[in-house]
Amino acid sequence: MSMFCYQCQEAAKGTGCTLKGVCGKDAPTSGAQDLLIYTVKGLALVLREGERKGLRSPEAEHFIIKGLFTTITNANFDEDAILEYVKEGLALREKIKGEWEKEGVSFAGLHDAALWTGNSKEEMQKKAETVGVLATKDVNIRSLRELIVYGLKGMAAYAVHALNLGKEKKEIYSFMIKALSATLDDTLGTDPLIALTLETGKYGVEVMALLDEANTGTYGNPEITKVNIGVRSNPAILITGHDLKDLEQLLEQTEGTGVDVYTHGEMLPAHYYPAFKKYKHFVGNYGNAWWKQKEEFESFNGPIVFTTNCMVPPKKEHIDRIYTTGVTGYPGCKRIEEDENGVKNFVPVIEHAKRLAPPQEIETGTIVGGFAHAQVFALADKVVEAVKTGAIKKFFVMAGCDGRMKSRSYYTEFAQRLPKDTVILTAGCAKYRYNKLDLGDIGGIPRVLDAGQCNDSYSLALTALKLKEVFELNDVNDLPIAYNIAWYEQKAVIVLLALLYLGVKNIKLGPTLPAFLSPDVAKVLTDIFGISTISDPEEDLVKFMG
Ligand code: SF4
Ligand code: SF3
Repeated sequence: MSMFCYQCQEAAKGTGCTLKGVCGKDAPTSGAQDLLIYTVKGLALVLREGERKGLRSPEAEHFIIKGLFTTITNANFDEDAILEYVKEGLALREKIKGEWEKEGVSFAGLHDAALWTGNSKEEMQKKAETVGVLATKDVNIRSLRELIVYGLKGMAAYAVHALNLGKEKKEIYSFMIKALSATLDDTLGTDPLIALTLETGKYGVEVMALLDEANTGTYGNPEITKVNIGVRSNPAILITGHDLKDLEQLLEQTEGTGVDVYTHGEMLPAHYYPAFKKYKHFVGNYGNAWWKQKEEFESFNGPIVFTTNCMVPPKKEHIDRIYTTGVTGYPGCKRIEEDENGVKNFVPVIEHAKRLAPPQEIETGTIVGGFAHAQVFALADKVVEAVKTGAIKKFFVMAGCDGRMKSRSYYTEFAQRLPKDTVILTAGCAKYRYNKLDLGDIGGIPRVLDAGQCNDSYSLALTALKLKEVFELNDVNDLPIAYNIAWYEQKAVIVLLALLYLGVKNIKLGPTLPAFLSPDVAKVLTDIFGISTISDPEEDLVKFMG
């Protein structure tokens, strides 16, 4: 076995990728990611010792969240870049140890993760072979440790986006440090790890609230918006991923250049923010979810900017017009780095766009979204009235991810089969399975309410809590809301843990349950929370409608 990874929904054979990732990640890159996680955990151990004496290192906290985010599925395929990041982490760890030892902190007896060193690529590759997922022998402990780490990866992604907009919270970092340290503690059995898993959900809610505050505080509250899915005749740049700050800088720098900007995949909801509506050259959304990149990049013609996951290893002939920034990376693609003032220079991309043909039209028309919490609250009277009169019988939360597995056509079929008096609440790229179907509206309320990115799943939780308050219910599970969530990568893990923390029960998770849940851990989730996976759309619908 040259690698082992089972962190996403596409894990080979539903158990794990062992030769090469289904996502395209090769064994050396997988090893480098394992080593980065190990480095991050070692740094966490050091920070935990400092915390006991009231010492903190914001630099190391930022390293940790960026390190975790870098290893999320489909973000970074560049082994050398990841190993460089490991080296930076080791240097930072030793610097902090040196400084804090002078303050009386002792690092004696710490786990190897906080002590090991490795300078050459060969040394690091060798070390990587010993620190991966399978280093934990007990399958249940391994399952819980990984469940926590994947939740933390999702948490880190949200924390990085919030940090990019100047928002952070010490309590979230402290929890991450505690949880990462715990995954190296061989004295912890399944019970404390289950408790820690649930606590991870608590901080999941916190980090999502923080990101929501950062996004809405900076760009305003998303509002109902019709997004154009056709094209104009100017040369153009396609921007994808989730980072709104990158988009903002790109829009500022492209203004007046004659180059248009389109969103792809998870950047679509940027159109819902008031702050971006002033840009006349911010034309619309091109294409669909991440896994359609190869064909859609072909017809787009212009350069593409990746701000975050999800990246599909590009065709050779597209590498030249792909630019990566932030935690993303792919060998051969050009990098856009941030300067010391947080500014990214997109001029090379703009100049590149001018030399290329405008996008080829692949569809026309508009799609509607922008139903984040403030917009839904503004419509609350109408929604509540529709529920009271029976015009809306049930809401279906169908948030989450999309992916290339054929079995995901379930979600299109499920949406089509839903009775006309039901409404879909969505967020994340799962929406592309049904957001272009004509599902109509209920008294002016569209039957698909898109809150935004997976990063905006918090909005859906707030909507549920608001309805609970309006209908004066004690239990969120008494609401006419069913949860049929599609997952793919680790941000979905933190969203799931956050929903469990909020007390939501009977979630259907599909198209398959995570490979990293051992049968025993899966049973705990089923017994306590009623989690199950999907079967047939019609059969599931009957069960949901009860
Ligand atoms: Fe396999 Fe998913 Fe890991 Fe990629 S991220 S190697 S597809 S389990
Ligand atoms: Fe999509 Fe990767 Fe999960 Fe953001 S972008 S939801 S899969």
